Amino acid sequence: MPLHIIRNDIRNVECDAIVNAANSSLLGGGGVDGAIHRKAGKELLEECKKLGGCRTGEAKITKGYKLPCKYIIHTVGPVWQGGNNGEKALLEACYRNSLKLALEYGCESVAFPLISSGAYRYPKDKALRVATDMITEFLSYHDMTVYIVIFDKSSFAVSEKLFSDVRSFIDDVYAEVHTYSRNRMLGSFEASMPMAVSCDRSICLEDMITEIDESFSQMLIRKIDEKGMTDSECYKKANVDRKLFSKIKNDINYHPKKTTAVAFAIALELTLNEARELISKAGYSLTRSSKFDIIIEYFLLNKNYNIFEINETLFAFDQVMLGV
Ligand code: AR6
Repeated sequence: MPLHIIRNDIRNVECDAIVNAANSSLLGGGGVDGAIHRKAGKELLEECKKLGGCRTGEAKITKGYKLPCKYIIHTVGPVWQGGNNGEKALLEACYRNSLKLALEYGCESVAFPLISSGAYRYPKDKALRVATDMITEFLSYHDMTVYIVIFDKSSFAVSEKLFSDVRSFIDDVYAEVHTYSRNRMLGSFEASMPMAVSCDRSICLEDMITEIDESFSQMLIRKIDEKGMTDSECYKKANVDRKLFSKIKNDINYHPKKTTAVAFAIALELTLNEARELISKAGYSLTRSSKFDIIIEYFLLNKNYNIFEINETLFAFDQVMLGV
């Protein structure tokens, strides 16, 4: 069910179908298209010749031949012409039509390259946004594991503003921690004040005492209830697989990975302190000496609970992503 962003050569991804960013002739080309044809072998071209081409935004399917996938879905992305020529709608159609075909052919897992973001020059951050939005929408109705495969990390970036905001936040926090520890060594009284961590008072002492024996699983289920969410709303928003959620729900002592615990804190739209409390139930903390933790703190403080945007940012900073 979840969406994964991974870095790889799409030809090596083992799943039911991989998607090819083709051109309308379907007879091969450069980029990922050329790479797929080279590895799949000549028989792929023979089958493609029989398909009669493909219009922009549409998709056609062939066998996978020498690749480790059963099928290759060929779709034709739009050429970027500045953004005012229907490029977005056409790119959305590529994802919609490819996923529809995958469903018709009973695929349980599909891998996409960032369509149009190479030779067709669609800006990578915008192309990634379209990909995550369309796949997320699809996954809210269908059970499938979908991968976005990023090939060329150096040319990949989340929106520049978000990237630079997170970058400055990390720098500020590192500087703050550094100054704090240096001043403490010098014995400065002011500096021995705690760091300026934003603090909310939404958790009262009484609640904390009654909740002291609650396990991660129990707290999660209680919070889902309190937020008026359904289980599936919560695990989908956390980018967590239904099976994993069931395991957590059915075993009150389940010990999730930190990335899973944090994903639920995001899905539940917790404040920073509430999030700290939930993940502490799984034995973890959010500190200011880890880049991963600081990025999570940034998003919690900014009340940005879009897990895919968080994952894009974590990916851009070479950190592990949330969910499964
Ligand atoms: N695995 C995953 N992603 C890849 C790989 C790979 N092996 N190789 C490249 N990419 P492009 P387009 C990424 O140019 O923009 C072809 O000639 C690449 O970094 O392959 O849709 C077709 O025949 C980029 O982010 O496709 C068409 O004429 C993304 O795949 C035209 O290019 C898409 O880049 C299609 O252009």
